[in-house]
Amino acid sequence: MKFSQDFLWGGSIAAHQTEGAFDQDGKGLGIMDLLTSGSYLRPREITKEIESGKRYPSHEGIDFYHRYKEDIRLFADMGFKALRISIDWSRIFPNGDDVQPNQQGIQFYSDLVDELLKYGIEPIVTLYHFEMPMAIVEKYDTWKNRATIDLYLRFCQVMGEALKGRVKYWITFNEMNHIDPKTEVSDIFTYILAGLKNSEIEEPQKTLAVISYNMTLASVKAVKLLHDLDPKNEVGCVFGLTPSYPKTCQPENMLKSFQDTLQEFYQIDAMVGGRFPKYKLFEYQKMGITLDYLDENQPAFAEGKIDFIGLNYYMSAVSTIKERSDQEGAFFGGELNPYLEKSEWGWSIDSVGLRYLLNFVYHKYHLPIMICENGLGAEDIPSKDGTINDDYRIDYLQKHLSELKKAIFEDGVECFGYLMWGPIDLISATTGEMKKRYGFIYVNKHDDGSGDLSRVPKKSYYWYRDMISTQGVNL
Ligand code: BGP
Repeated sequence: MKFSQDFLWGGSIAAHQTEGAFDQDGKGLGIMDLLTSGSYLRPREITKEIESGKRYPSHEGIDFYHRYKEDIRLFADMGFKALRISIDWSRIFPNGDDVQPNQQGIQFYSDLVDELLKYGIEPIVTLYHFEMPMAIVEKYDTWKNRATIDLYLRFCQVMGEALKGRVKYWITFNEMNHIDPKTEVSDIFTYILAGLKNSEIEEPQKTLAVISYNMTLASVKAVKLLHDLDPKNEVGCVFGLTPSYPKTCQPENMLKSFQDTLQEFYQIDAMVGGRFPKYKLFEYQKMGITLDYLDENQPAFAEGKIDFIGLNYYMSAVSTIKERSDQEGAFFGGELNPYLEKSEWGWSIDSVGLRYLLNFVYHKYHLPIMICENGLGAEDIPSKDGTINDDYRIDYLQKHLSELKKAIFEDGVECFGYLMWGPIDLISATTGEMKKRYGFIYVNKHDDGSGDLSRVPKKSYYWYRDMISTQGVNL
């Protein structure tokens, strides 16, 4: 069994984790520029301003801003059919509400897209991958304020026009589902999505409900805008989903795990179903939260339905009906699954979970799915001769892709692309480290600032290249 010729094999990166050049060519400060580097055990610190002269690893990234041609050439040689990039909002509107967009920022992304097209690589463009201009947090109170929706739509309009006819696949947001008033949200997630520390927010439940609602509304409005701009545009939104398994077959535990899983879906329900779901409003009501302008906004949901669902999948979780435990490695809470191994960063490794999730999402929504992120973060150590033999990554990908194949060919799931996360080593979003590497391509850069940024294909580079050229026949 082979994947179809037009299956979008490729990878996925984000601007703030690769570009560097954080203060060049008119770019303003974005949320992610203010996060220091942390580690598995020490979260990134959330700062208010950069100490003068200080540089964090993310400020240089992997210097993709200056080296993208070399990197795209390496992707092309691997046979990539698609690359997911993000546009850093703070490069286009450095002050959030500038009268004119920054032409140098637009030019950079225009050149980047042309470079991809030169090799026949389909650009998949994310418009919000944690890159809000800091000025919007400060002046407009981030997504708490409806005015931010209009600023975001203006940014979408500018980029939609600039890349019209060259970009077909658009993604409005990356992983907005990590903000929700019902679940425990860590400081890092509210920060990267909205520039706020959860522990410092007044009335956190209400605020998170408003932020989540406004982001969902911004997304559906952006879908309509991009459809109106060019009917050929295909617009989706990306969700980071972690299926929950019940710890026992006790019925209450089953119910809890079902509820934990469904909890992640209300924004997708809104974007596919054409209305903000009643059950979520009911839940808010029970929490004493009422949202404004619901009726006025209703038509926007009906007019802005997504064309495809983007899925980021890294791990599964275990639901229990006991108190949540904070066991090491249970990244999203819950307990460790004794049937699964975990990565060096404590994330469970569950290839069957990918098939489960694909089935769950497809049979719930009947919309095509693009896998927008999946991969293994590991500390790759080059051997003496300089080669990087990342057999563990090959093993991870082989197993996940073979489950993807089963989902498509045995279960009838419609999935049209697989974009491996971090095809070239980049800065980790949650820890800010370089040490946590995902790539097919090694980047010689280290957390202490050493390294000449040279690129070296790892063993997995050749494995993925062969897998693409044989259309996954050996998976
Ligand atoms: C996703 C983000 C990515 C990426 C990935 C891996 O949630 O969309 O930006 O970073 O997680 O996470 P990390 O970089 O922390 O290993």
